[in-house]
Formats: sequence, structure tokens, C-alpha cells
Amino acid sequence: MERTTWSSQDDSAVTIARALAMDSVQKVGNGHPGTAMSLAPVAYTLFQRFLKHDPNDSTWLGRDRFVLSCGHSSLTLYIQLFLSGYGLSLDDLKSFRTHNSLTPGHPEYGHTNGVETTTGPLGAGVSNAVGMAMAARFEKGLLDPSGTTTLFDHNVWVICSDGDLEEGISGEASSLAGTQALGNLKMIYDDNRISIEGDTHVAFTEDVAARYVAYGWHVITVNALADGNIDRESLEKAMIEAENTHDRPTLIRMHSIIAWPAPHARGTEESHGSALGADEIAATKVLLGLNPEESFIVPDGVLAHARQVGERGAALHAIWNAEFESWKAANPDRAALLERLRNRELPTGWESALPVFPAGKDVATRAASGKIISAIATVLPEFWGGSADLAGSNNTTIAGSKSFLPASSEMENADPYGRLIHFGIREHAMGGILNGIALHGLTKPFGGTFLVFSDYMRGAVRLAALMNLPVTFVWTHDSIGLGEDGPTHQPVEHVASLRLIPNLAVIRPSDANETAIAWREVISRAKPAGFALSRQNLPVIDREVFASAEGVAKGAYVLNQLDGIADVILIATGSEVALAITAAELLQTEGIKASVVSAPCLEWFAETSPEYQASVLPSSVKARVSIEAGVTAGWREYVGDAGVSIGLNHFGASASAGILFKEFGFTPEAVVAAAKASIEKARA
Ligand SMILES: Cc1ncc(C[n+]2csc(CCOP(=O)(O)OP(=O)(O)O)c2C)c(N)n1
Repeated sequence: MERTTWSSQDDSAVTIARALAMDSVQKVGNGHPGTAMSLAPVAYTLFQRFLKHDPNDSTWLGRDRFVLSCGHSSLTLYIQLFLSGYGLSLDDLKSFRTHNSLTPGHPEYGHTNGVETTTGPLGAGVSNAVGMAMAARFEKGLLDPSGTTTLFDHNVWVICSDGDLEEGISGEASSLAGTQALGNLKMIYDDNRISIEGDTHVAFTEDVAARYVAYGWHVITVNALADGNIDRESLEKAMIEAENTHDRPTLIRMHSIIAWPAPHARGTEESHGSALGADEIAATKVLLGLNPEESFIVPDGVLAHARQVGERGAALHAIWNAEFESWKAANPDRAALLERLRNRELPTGWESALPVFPAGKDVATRAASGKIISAIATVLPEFWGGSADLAGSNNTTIAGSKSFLPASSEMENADPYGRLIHFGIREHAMGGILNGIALHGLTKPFGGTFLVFSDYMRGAVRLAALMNLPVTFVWTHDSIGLGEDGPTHQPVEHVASLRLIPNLAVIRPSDANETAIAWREVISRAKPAGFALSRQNLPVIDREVFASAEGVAKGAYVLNQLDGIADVILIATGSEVALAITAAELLQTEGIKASVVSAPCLEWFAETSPEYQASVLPSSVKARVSIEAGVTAGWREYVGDAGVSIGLNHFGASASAGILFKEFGFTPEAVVAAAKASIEKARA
């Protein structure tokens, strides 16, 4: 890319950026000024001279992505969005971290134009960036596999901090990025040796550069200038080298001094997370050649100069558009696919590919899910994913698919555009990478592990929910039903605790057909969702006798038709639905009418109308029993004061599933007894 000569106007813009960082934090009285001050030349250089972006179209398909992984330094990003012309104003900087502002404490995806991902939980952004870089390659495979254009080749640039690289998730993701030889990933590590407790050497002494070399990255070191300022010219050379490195990811380890050039605050942990104070700001402004009496000053000429990046972006975009038009003309089918993916549409009739499972044969819901995944893959090329080394157990392998691995890989079945991802045993990074893939925009990713290890990835799951991303988590081995592996592997609190995450659909289907309808819903809703699937076989419910699995779309539904009003409602999820059916049959022999409710997704149920909810759980029926092989927390809302909850408020044990269910009270007799007890209670 052509670069203009760095000018005095550029120096002024960097100076202004440092001052804005100080002023914005000082005005609100809290925030993180130090890093935004010292990183001002880095971010400015990136936005003005490297990043391929168009401030007038933040959704431009051909743009480079930028991830500020150290989200606490949000001003680093906001100030560049302001200077570049993304619609942020000086007033927005003045309202930094205040209610309803466009400049919240940490960058929020979907809230501020130009923010590519929500960051703040350190390390997460690095994993998102790895996901974006993987998605870029996969999408190229979908749209231009023979590589006749440069339309889908773009870079993912990251700025990260010590904290980002201390966190395990960044190491997990960076290791995979090395294996994946992600040449489109370029990361600038702000090595300022300061975090909240002071010198990072109290906890972080390893040779990070050597670690990244060992991961298979190209590593460049940029030292600071003698006066402590960033060596911008060396940095720019390193960034050019990064741009020209295509066979592996690049890490630029850049030494800096936090809060440079503040005379007293520089190099201190206080400058990381507190306003500098009026005196220090004034002294710093004097050093910067600014009027210490003034704040939030942006000379028109400087702003106009910085905003010229809009013209640069428009020109790059126009060149891209011309190539795009000829690509569309030459590739009508792929252009139609891209159009569909951009509009987030599904092909008409896609759901007819979903399998229907005949009653009479027992099928584990994980096995059903595996068949469904392969079926969906036949009609949705944008559907891809894998597992954290448990593909065979999670049933996450798309039949006949190739492994997503770089062209240089010696692995059998490797294909740079393969749709089977091997995440390795890195659950947290898997979650963050899935989020990055979804953020990149065109595809639908999924990732699997054992439900019990959802804990290892919870931070990423929470961010998927917060960002409302179409990511699907395939968690299997959902209860004591996994048997002999014992309590370390038996999730008991996980389903309940995942339900606590807002905007996450937690789905525990009772049989193979519920699993199919649930997948259909997950794909068409395109929102964050997680499955809790059984390891053990479960009977396929006979839909000639019981209600259609279509009820899954409503989250909970009545399985059996009763004559008249029920005496008791048995509400169950997953493997316990079959138990509820058996118990209802036993109750029937005693003349007790039990309504059996399958409740695979309480979040979807909560979205239905009050009338529908009342039809499933009529308020007149107070006798209710919930049955779920997990902690009973949350069920009282459904069973009420007279209700009884059968669950597991303790850890499991190592034994066969059959023994464990019996020992822990998941028997038809126990359900019958609970139903009778609840009927008594309701009468009292
Ligand atoms: C996962 C996570 N843990 C803890 C925090 C709280 N936190 C915010 S900033 C910070 C220190 C970060 O230091 P560093 O990454 O070196 O950033 P710098 O001081 O260079 O701005 C911590 C611990 C966080 N944001 N995310």
C-alpha cells in the first residue's frame, strides 16, 4: 500500500490523541489514561497508514479487522474512530464512560460503529482475532477457492497488552494460530511491563518473544526511543514486515512506557487505571507543547488531516468494488451465496435435510446431533466447526469433511478451506475463536466439548451471549448418565448455571427428534445457544402416541393428551423425560392423571405468550414435579410452593449410569412418590 510521508500534522494528531486520552478520563473521573496515551502513535499509525478500512462503511466486506484486546484502553480505539470519521464526535469523548454514551468503559460490539468485538476480559480479544483470521481463510474458500482475486484477503490487526498475554486463552489461541499458519494475523504487543500491581515481573518473567517463536510465529522486537517514546519509525518498519509475512502470524513485541510523556505518571501503575489529575495533565500538556489551560482541543486542521483517511478508505473501497463487480459477473453462483450469507438468509427448504428418527430404537442425543450436523452441512456450506479434541465423543464431525489446516500442513486430510476444526484441548480459546468466526460475519460456527468443561470456556460463552453471536456450543455427556468416568466428568451444576447467562439458549433435548427440531431452531434463530446432550442412549419417543417434537420450538410442551385436567404435572428435561413418561403411566394405573411436559429450552419457553405458557403449566394445577439430573436451583419457579424437585444437589460418582440413576433417586417409583407428595401439598 502507498504511504504518504509522515508529516508534522501527523505528529500533531498523535499529540492531540494523547491529550484527549488524559482529558476524557479526567472529565469523568475514572478510566484508563496511561495506555491510551502511550499507544496513541501506534493506533494512529495503524488506522492512518496500515489498516485497510473505510470509515464511511464499517461493514465493508474487504476491510481489515482491528481488535483492541486490552479493552480497558478503550480510548485507544475511540480516539482513532473519532479522528478517522466513524461518526464519533468530540462530545462522545466528553461523555466517556457515562450512561448511554457511545463510549462505554470497554468497547462494545454492536454499540459503537467501528468496534469489531467486545473486549475487556483480557486475552479474549486475541482469541477473537484468531477466529477472525481463520474465518477469513474459510470464507475465501467458500467464495474464491482458486484464489483468482484479492477480494477476500485481508488482515486482522491486534493490539494487546501484558495482561492479554498473561491470560491462558491468548496462549491457547496463539498456539493454534501458529499451527494454522495464519499469515493474515498481525499482533502488536504493548510490552510496557506495568499492570495493576505494578511491575509485571512480580508475576510475568518469561521470554514472551521466545514463546511466540515456539508457537511458530514470526516475531519482531521494537525497542523504545531513548526518551521513552515509542519508536514509531521502527514500528512502521516492523508493521511493513508483518504485512509482508504471509506464511505465519506475526507478533511485534513493542517496548513502551505507559503514560508517556507525563512527567510523574509515566511508567507507573497509577496511570493505568486512574485519572492523572489536573496538575499532572497540565504539566504533560506543557511537555507536549499544548496549552495547559485548555482541554478537549482539536484544531480543525489536524482533524481535517486525520479525516483524510476517509478518502484513502474510499479509494481502496472503490478499487475493491471494481474487482468485486467483475468477480460477481464471473461467479454468479458464488455471488448468490455471498448475497445470501450477507443477508443472513437460509436457503428455502433447507430444513428438509434434517433427519427424522423412527421410534423403537434408542439413540443418544449426541449421536442424533452428529447425524443432524452432517445433514445440515449438506445444505449450508457456511456451517462449520469441530471440537476440543473430543470430536468422536461429541459427534461433531461433519461426515466426509476435510480438516481445516494450512496448505503447509503434513496432516492427512488437511485442507486450508476444510470445515472440520481441530481446536486441540483448549476449550476457552475454542469459545473465543468461535466468537471471532461469528464476528467475522458470514459463517455459522459450532464447537464441542464435554458439558462439564463448559466451565473452562464460560468467559467466552458469556461474551457470545453479550454480543448476541450465532455461535452454537455442543456440550455432550450431560449428567451422571456418562457413568464410570465419575464426578470429575459428571456435570451437575452446569445446566442450571448456564441458564443464568442472559441471552443464552440452553437446550437439553429428550430424544433424537427433539434434537433435530432444536438444531433447526438454533440455525434459524441465529443466536447464542448451547446443547446439553446425552452420552447414553435414550428412547426415541413415539410421536404417534405423544405430541410432535415440533413443540421444541416453543421451549416446553405437553407430550401426552389427558382427558380433563391433570392432577399433577411432571416437567422434565433431557434423559429424564422418558422417566417422566414411565412415571405418568404408573400414576395412571392408580387413577392419577399426570401431564408430562418436556422442557428442552426454558429460554425459548419464556419467549412464548402467557396463554401458551398457561396451557402448558395451568395455574390451577399446583401439584408439580420437576425432574432433571442436575441441581434443582431454578426449578421452584416452575413447580411452585406445592412442587417437588427431583435433582442432584451433590456430586455424582463413578459407576454405571444405570446404578447411578437408581442410587440417586431417578426411578419411576421415586417420581410417583414425589407426585403424590406434591398432590398432598397442593391440597393442604
Ligand atoms: C480476565 C481479566 N482479568 C482481570 C481484569 C482486570 N484488569 C483490567 S486491566 C488489568 C491490568 C492489565 O495490565 P496490562 O494488560 O499490562 O495493561 P496496561 O497496564 O498496559 O494498560 C486487569 C488485571 C480484566 N479486565 N480481565
